[in-house]
Amino acid sequence: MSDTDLKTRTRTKPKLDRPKLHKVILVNDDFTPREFVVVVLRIEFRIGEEQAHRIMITAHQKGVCVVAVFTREIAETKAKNACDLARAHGYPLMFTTEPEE
Ligand code: TYC
Repeated sequence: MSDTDLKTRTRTKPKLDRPKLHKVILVNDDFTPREFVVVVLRIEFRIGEEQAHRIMITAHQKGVCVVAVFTREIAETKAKNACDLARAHGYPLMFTTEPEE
């Protein structure tokens, strides 16, 4: 088989085995302390202090901010764990998920 054949096969491979990615979205509220949002982002999403602060501020100012993208199951698990952690501390902090376009 020539190089050209290989390239063609790669390019025309169906997308079936590539799972759709899902966004985890941080939602603003009026009650959760800013510092707590940053802690949740750091713990559950392993995001560094500066980036976590930027994401928190974006959600605070715009209402929502995309935290990261994962396969559906991982996105849903992380969003749920982050919500559960907030609930365990008495805060209404929300993370949602939605498929990428
Ligand atoms: N708006 C909150 C406050 O002023 C902080 C906050 C930021 C809460 C982002 C949620 O997703 C959020 N204490």
